[in-house]
Amino acid sequence: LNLKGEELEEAKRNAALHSVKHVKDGFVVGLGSGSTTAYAIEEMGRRVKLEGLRILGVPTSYQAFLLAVKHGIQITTLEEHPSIDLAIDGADQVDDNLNLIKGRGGALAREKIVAAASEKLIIITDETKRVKLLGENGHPVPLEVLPMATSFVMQKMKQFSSRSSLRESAGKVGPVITDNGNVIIDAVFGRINKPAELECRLKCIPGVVETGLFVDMADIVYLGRRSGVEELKSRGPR
Ligand code: A5P
Repeated sequence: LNLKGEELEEAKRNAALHSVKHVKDGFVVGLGSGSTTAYAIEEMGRRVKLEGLRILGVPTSYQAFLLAVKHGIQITTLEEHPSIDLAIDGADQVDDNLNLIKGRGGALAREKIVAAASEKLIIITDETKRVKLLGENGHPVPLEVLPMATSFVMQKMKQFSSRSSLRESAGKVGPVITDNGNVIIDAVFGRINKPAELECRLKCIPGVVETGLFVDMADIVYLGRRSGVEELKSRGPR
């Protein structure tokens, strides 16, 4: 699978447009982060304008917040709406059980909270993100970590992970600082046979705020292709 350039964008857009069909009038919608969800937010904005769709969006990042404002989607907060009807979000890897690695964009903590608060989670990606086992191809699991715990968690990771690194910013010198004021450690675990177990072990380390492993959370995954979309459905209630 070697989707690139405009073909890749078309695949992402296809998945995004499919997901927005699930958005109904009166919904509170979790707005995910990343380049694929950006297409979904744009499409929701289009429906707000053209169909008079009334929705409230709960953004998972500053990026999602700005996009929602740009496309005319009314914003709310989790404080005001702790129950969300539907969350739409992207992913970096998806396995056959609809478990995910997320967080390339550093928004994993808010994304997971919004996903957990949602009645339904729809994941939109292109078909290149599908894997047999999470962690394949040396893909890291991002950990959001309290800054003062950075060295401690890095040291702990030596027991768990073959390679871990503090994520560096591309747009400034120094580490990436998340929307929550934390840092990101990208930790490689190889092929992950038991993601739920790994998730628990990582979350037990003091200073780890959240991990990019999303186990048993997604209800539907739309894998976008150049033309069309493949739907993967969860086999049981979460
Ligand atoms: C943000 O932190 C991520 O979880 C994104 O949702 C994920 O990285 C997918 O991003 P793209 O849609 O840009 O591939």
